[in-house]
Amino acid sequence: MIFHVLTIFPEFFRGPFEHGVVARARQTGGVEIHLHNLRDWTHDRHKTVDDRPFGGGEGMLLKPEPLFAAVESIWPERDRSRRVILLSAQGRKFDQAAARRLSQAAELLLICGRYEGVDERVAEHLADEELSIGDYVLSGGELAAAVVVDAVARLLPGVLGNEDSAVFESFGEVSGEERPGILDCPQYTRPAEFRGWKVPEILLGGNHEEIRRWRKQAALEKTARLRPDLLRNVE
Ligand code: 9D3
Repeated sequence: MIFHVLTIFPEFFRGPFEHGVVARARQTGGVEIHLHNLRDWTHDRHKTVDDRPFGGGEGMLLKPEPLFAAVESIWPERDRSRRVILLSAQGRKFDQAAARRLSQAAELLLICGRYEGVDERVAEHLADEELSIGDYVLSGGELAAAVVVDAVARLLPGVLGNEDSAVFESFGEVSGEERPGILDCPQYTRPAEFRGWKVPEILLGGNHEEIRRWRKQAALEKTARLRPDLLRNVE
């Protein structure tokens, strides 16, 4: 899969895209990430990408011309396999189901919003969809784009060591037959006692049926406590 990221801060992505699963996906997993500086599609001396909102109001908006010029030069032809995503605070919520859907595309182009927002004609006539990563205020779409690339890249065949592991990992959606859409069970590693806090006795023994039951129960309890909203999906 090819990811394009359109941003006024291409340097922002050196960290997130040069470590971990995404870095490995670029090296050997058939993933390409192309960073594009929006200012490359401006023509004035100051490389202006923003302007004031019609009707008044605080702050500045990304203006449409450089965004349209950039997308149309990156992709002179578009079809259903190439999806333009606008990251903005007004977007539909990005979740694991959206990650799975986007992972079916051949190429994604992520537009990072900035300032107070983006001229609405970009959402209406340039982007295929407008996504937010959650209900909190960020300073722009760059962190959100890094989140989307990470979540989508790890679903691609050949990216994770185990081809199947992404399928069985569940987060809030029912995926595959194996796991309901609840949180992972609590997990422990050595030492068996740390500062007086003991690992549950059952996990230290070899009774795998008991362990399985304990994990299921502990996962349900933790989900009820931290994410009761997820239990609507479970009998
Ligand atoms: C007057 C209210 N505005 C600022 C307090 C709204 C606003 C404008 C621009 C809020 C955030 C932003 C910049 N954010 C993004 O571009 C963004 C974002 C986000 O803020 N939260 C979650 N996902 C995303 S994706 C892009």
